[in-house]
Amino acid sequence: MKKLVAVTALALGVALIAPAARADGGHRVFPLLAQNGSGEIGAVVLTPLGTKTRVEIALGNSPPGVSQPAHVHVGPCSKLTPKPSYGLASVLDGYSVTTLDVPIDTLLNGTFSVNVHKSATEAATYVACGDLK
Ligand SMILES: [Cu+2]
Repeated sequence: MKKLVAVTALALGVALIAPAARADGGHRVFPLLAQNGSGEIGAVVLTPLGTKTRVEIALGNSPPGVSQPAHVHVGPCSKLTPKPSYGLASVLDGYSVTTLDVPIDTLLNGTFSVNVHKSATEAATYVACGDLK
């Protein structure tokens, strides 16, 4: 039941993802803010899985059917290092989930940020970013 609730919350979108995460414990939730007039806003949820970390992105107003590259970069968002530190599954229809072989503490104790790019062909345009702080 708990899992069903969480999945339903994710399907419903950004507004419900944070309460679902809080109910489960151990998650960290960070806002994703729109960049370059995209209007795309959402959240990143980090979940510790032993020495790994699940990284979920829920993004509102993302264009349907468009694969949007996403990465963990050395941040902050205001001064992003262009070369990605970790690749994430591309956001599709506003959602992405990736398990990184990195402990959550490494992600939380650096100056990392998660960003989303407009599309594979327009990767130079950033549409959303969130500092992992
Ligand atoms: Cu990137």
